[in-house]
Amino acid sequence: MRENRMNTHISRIALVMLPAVVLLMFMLGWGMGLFTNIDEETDTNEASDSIVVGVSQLGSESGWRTANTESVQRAFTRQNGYFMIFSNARQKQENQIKAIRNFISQRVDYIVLAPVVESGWDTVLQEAKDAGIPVIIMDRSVKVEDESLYVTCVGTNSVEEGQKAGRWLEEHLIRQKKADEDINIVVLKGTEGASAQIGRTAGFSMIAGEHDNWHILEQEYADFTIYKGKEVMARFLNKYENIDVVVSQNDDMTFGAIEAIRESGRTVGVGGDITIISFDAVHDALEMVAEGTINVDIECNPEQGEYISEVIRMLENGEEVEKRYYVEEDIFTMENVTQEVLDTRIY
Ligand code: GYE
Repeated sequence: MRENRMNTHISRIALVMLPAVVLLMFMLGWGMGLFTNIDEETDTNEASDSIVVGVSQLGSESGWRTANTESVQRAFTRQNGYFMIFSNARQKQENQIKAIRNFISQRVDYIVLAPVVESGWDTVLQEAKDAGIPVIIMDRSVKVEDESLYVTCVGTNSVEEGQKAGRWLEEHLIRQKKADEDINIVVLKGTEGASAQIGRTAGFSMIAGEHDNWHILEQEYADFTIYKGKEVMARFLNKYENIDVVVSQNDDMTFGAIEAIRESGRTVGVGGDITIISFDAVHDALEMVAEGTINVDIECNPEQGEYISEVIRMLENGEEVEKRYYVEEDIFTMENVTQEVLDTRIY
C-alpha cells in the first residue's frame, strides 16, 4: 500500500518534470548539432552563417540507402558549419523535382541530388543553374544534354561493379572445374532506369558475352527491395528448373531471393545448388558471406557524405573540382570477410 502511494508520488513528480527534462535534452542536443533539419519549409535565414545544403535523397528502399543517408547526415552537421534541408523522395522522380524547386526557392547554397533514374533532369537542373546554385550528383548518375548543369558527381562505378561480378564468376567456374559446362544464370535487376542498375547490367553482360556456355535465362527488375527480390526469384524458380547462378544487383534483393530459393527446397552458396552473387556488402550480407550463404559480394560504398563535404570545401575555396569522383570499393568472399571486417562495418 505504502509502496504504491510512493510510486504514485514519484510518477507525479516525474510527470511534472518531464517537459522540463525533454526541453533541456533538446536544447543540449541542438547545441551539440545532433539535430539536422528535415523540414523543407524551414526559413533558411536562421542559418545565415552556415552553408545551406538541400539534399534530395531518392528513397529508403534498402539497407545501403539508409547507410548513405546516415553518411550525409554525419557530414552536414551544424558543428561542421552546415545547415541541411533533407528530402526523401520515396523512389519518385517527381518528388525529387519538387524538392529541387523548393531548394531553389529557398536559395540554398548547394543542392545534392541522388537521382532515382538517369534521365529527365535537364529542365530542373537548368532552373538550378539559372538560379546560380551548384548541383552535386551523389551515388547514381544523370544523363543530361549539357553536362555543365551539374558541378560534379560523387558515386560508384557501377559498370565496373558488374564486370567484377563477371570476372569473379569466371574464376569461380575455373576453380570448380566447370569452366566449359553450360551455366544457367538469372539476373535480379534494380530499379528500371537507375544508373546503378543500368551499369551493373551492362558490366556483367560484357563478361557474359565472352562465354558461349553462359546462358542468361532471364533478367527482371526487382526494384532493389527484399520483397520484390523474393517475388521475382520465386517466379524464376517456378519457370526454370536448372538455375546455377543468381546475380542479384543489391543485398536486399539477395535476402529476398535466398528466402525464395530455400522455400523451394534448394540450397544456396558455397557447396549449394545455386551460386549467389550480390552487390553492396552491407554488414548483414557480409555475415552471410562469412558463413558461405552468399558466394561473393561486390562492395558498393555508401559513405559518400565526407567526399561531398570535401568537394564543397574546395568549391568554397574557389578550387577546381573534377567532373567525377569514385569511392573505393572491394570484393568480399569467405576468404576475406574477417571478424575485423564485420566489427568495423557500420552499415
Ligand atoms: O546498390 C542499392 C540501392 O544506387 C548504388 O541503390 C545504389 C544502389 C544500391 O538501393 O542497394
